[in-house]
Amino acid sequence: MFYVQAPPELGNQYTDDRVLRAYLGRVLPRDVLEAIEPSLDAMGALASGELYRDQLADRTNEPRLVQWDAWGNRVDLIEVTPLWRKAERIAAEHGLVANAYELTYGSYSRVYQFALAYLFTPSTDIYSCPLAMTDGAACALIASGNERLIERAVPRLTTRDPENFWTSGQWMTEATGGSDVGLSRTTARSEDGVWRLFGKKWFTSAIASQMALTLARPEGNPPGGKGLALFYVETRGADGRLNGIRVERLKDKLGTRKVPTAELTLEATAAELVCGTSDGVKNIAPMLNVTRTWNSVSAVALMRRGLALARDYATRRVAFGTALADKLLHLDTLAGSQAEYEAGFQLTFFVVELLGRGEAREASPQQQELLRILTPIAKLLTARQSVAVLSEVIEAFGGAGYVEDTGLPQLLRDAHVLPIWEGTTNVLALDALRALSGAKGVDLLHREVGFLLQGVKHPDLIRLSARVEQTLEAVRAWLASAEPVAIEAGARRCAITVGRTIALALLARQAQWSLENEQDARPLAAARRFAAAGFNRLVDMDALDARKLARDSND
Ligand code: MFK
Repeated sequence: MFYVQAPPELGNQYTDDRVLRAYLGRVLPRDVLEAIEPSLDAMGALASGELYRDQLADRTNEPRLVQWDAWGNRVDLIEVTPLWRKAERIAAEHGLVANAYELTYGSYSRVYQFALAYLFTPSTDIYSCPLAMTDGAACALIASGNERLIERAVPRLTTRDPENFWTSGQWMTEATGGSDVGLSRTTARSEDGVWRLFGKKWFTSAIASQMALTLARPEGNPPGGKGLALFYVETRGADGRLNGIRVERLKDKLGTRKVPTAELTLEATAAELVCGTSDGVKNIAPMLNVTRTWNSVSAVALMRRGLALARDYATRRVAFGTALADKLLHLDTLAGSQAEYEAGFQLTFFVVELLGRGEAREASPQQQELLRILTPIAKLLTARQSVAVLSEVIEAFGGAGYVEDTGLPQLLRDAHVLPIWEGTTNVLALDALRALSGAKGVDLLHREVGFLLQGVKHPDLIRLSARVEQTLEAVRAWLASAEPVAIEAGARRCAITVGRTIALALLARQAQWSLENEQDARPLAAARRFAAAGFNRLVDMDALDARKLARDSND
């Protein structure tokens, strides 16, 4: 008889998630946890049920750009996929952006919001992208203090009513600009009291959103990021027509194929200054920091999804006489990925906690500095982890993982955007170095680590704590003694070292808590394994060697 392999299945993605539940159990006051659990449970059921089924059924659909109507009018409409239309409604109703701004749970509101986002993300084809930008836009507008724009846009960005919900684009990247946003060429001209933008945006979330925040250089301004200004654009006028915007084409991308990324031409697009005629990069930074946090949450969410599928599949797939779940080599491989994911999870949600504390005005100046340092570090570390972990997940399915209609390859392709957008690993490593500002930042991390590890009692965790302290010492010594050229060349290794060290400290704290409160030794096992994979990347390397090796020359 023909053999048919049973596919992997998902249980309720909240109730099945030991890592999320233990974390929430440790961090949240009991009354807050009790209040939010029904909605997490409902999102967990949607993510494993209706949304997951729709996602598999929607697999071959892609967004479509309709440039012309039947009568020759240029319309530039973007039709998103059926799952995206559903995801927008569910996101609004469940308050995926709103929860952060309603502040119902004070400083825990961000933890709640991002726990929901973490459950929602893997079943909605990167709908987290528009949500991230929407959240970031609300945050940047509020930070700007522009009362008119706050009143006009923020209630729409943060509503739970799907009929009135707006999403926002973040139009930064230009062909010249890329990571170096200061090279942007879009200009802004004030005509009869209205600012008009002229230029090309090369990688945008396009006009499926109702508004966007973007950067342009007011005529006469100097070059560089300082000479750019932050602008608010509504994509369509009251008549429904595009606001001086042409959608040239959608990008043909490796992954995130449901995200309608477009090239736009701005031709006298009416725009409003958000806060002043310069310092655009600085003024959009609050948006970047929020979208980078969404990036980290998406990275851990995709890792978790891949591992949940691989774990279930291992119980169903029999080879060489037993299920994969009974083979120690298979389990050893999955355990390595699980440890990476658990460490990334702890780091990400620590950043989320700090963000929430800041927004509830409960953060000390030191905690605000920590947030500034750890936001790019969590983003770059978890993004790289997600690519590595999802590559292992694909392999854990053998040939089935390489076949499109299992839905598995999409996980790896989608993860691959995470180290690229919102700042590549290297750009963020340089940002992290600047945020650290040498020994000052390391001292702050050292104090925090002392606090995180003070309750650690298990002998293995005490040993790991000592290694954490030594590694931070090594980072401090390296920053103090290395030549500037070596510091620049080693920025990525430095950021990854700091990220892995802090993640290990956080995982150790969680492990101690789980031992004491749940009699669960799995976080301890994860901490041991994560540490065994190594965390100090600051081996002494000659920057000039890098030049020779990478260019393959003897010069
Ligand atoms: C799943 C969720 C993901 C969501 C996806 C969304 C879809 C993608 C949409 C996109 O648009 S992706 C493209 C995103 N692009 C980037 O992330 C740009 C990456 N490049 C950088 O981050 C560069 O470091 C940067 C553009 C900021 C460098 O530009 P500049 O002109 O050299 O600026 P500079 O001098 O570094 O910083 C200017 C000011 O901003 C400084 O303040 P001061 O003027 O007071 O000195 C900086 O301290 C401040 N600043 C920069 N980055 C900051 C920041 N402040 C706070 N936080 C930051 N992250």
